[in-house]
Amino acid sequence: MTGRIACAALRSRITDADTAAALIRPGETVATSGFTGSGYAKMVPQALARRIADSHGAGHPFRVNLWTGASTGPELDGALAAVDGIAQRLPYSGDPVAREKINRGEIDYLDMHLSQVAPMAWEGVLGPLDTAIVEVSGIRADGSLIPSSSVGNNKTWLDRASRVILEVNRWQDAALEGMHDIYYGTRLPPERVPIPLVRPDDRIGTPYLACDPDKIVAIVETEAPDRNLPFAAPDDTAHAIAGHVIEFLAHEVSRGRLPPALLPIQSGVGNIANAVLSSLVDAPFDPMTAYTEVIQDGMLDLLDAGRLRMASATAFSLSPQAAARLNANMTAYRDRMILRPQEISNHPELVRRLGCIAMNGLIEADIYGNVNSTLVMGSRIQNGIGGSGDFARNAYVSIFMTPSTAKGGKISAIVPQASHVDHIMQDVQVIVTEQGLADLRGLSPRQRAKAVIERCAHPDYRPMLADYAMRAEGGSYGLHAPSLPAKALSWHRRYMETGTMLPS
Ligand code: 0RQ
Repeated sequence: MTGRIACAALRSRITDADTAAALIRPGETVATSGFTGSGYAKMVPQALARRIADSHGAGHPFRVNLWTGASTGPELDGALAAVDGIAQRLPYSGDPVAREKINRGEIDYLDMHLSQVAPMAWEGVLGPLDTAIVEVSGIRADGSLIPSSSVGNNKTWLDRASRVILEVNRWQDAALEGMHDIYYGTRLPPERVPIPLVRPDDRIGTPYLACDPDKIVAIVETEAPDRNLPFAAPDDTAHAIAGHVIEFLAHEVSRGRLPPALLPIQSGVGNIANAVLSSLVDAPFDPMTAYTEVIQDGMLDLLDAGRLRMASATAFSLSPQAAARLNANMTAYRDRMILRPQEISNHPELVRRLGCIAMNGLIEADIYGNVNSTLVMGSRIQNGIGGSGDFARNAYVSIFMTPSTAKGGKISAIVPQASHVDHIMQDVQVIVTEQGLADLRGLSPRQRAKAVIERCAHPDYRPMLADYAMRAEGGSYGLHAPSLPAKALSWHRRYMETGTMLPS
């Protein structure tokens, strides 16, 4: 199996996952590779979970702080959460077991903007980093590392950690070599300088990760696949949302506000975002570019169809079928894809300079267009803010998309007041549901409310929202963004008490 490890000096560090995991001590901070189910460490975390379970069985507490790029897979988040092995978690998690533990108050979760993790780690405010466990697809003769299917925060983890464990994964296609662009020019203020990227296809770094060989304490060889969850086939709701988005973008082109090839697109995670991408295959735009966080199935479709000229991201987020397609044609795709550290893929400076078209999902929006992306009923974490804030605030056009209802119609995605706000109304320019699209640019809060209620709300909830807005106009403390504090969250209260936001 050592064919992927060309550095003779490092071969002596090859060991098994249990031996590597034994180097990690209780209470440590462990940072791993991994971003939306790709490129995450797989074997050592499972060995660590076994060790933690044994330790707990013997009555000894054993938990670690876990830092990653974003969400990972069941072999990492899932395995460590299941054995109560995680004390603190950052910056994003989508794992169902971890979600339950976070919502039971058993894991301290720091839900962070993804672009801010690396700089904050460098500032030192997150505390020391003991061990990094990083998956790579190979080690070159000079000791430099060939990244795998995500970059995430790996550069920072390798630089900051006291000890490094590498997983060299042969499942990752060897032809990934050359796809990455690792920029080593970031600095903390006052030494920070402009990032020299002006087009999404610019390469500003090197294809390889660097690591001090003296820090590498173990190398584990693996052949384990990425998580790669399937996407649901787009339903009527997803098709309707995609139709509204494409009509809007075409309208912007016809008015001269967007170029015929659009501006670099960013697309969030989830089935709706993927459906919008798939629909762009038939859209009337010149070949587009993407400057985004993850490359999902829909982007691969666009590349295959020649509708997307190139895509820049920090990770893949593919179904098993799409991952197989990618791996079978990696050499052909490699010239049209770039994977970068997440501090660059999501950098506000670059998102603003490139003028990205941001398209993200939401949990709920209120009538003024404040968006909640994270907390169901204001308190239960779903996933986290991820990169949505990095892109939404700095985008050329910031679009949020959602079905107009959740939980079989028992919850309205458009509410009088958001139970938590991740994206303030100034960062939300367009809201789209299957009912329609509200272009909120240039509108005052009261004008926004009218547009959101008329265009986006589900008919079951529209009259109730109109009634709330009318009463608020009559009884609010101020009339800039009328609100009735005693009623504003009554829909959420009703849901928690009766199981539906609809009155009985
Ligand atoms: O839960 O599966 O238990 O039924 O939320 O909802 O409709 O499948 O939509 O997959 O697009 O996710 C905001 C969560 C939407 C996602 C969110 C429940 C719903 C379901 C998922 P179930 P859908 P999506 C860059 C962008 C933040 C990160 C981000 C997200 C589950 O888009 O995490 O944008 N965004 N990153 O039932 C109660 C509501 C609800 C609700 C949905 N109003 N009340 N439950 N749900 N609306 C990429 C990265 O950062 C990596």
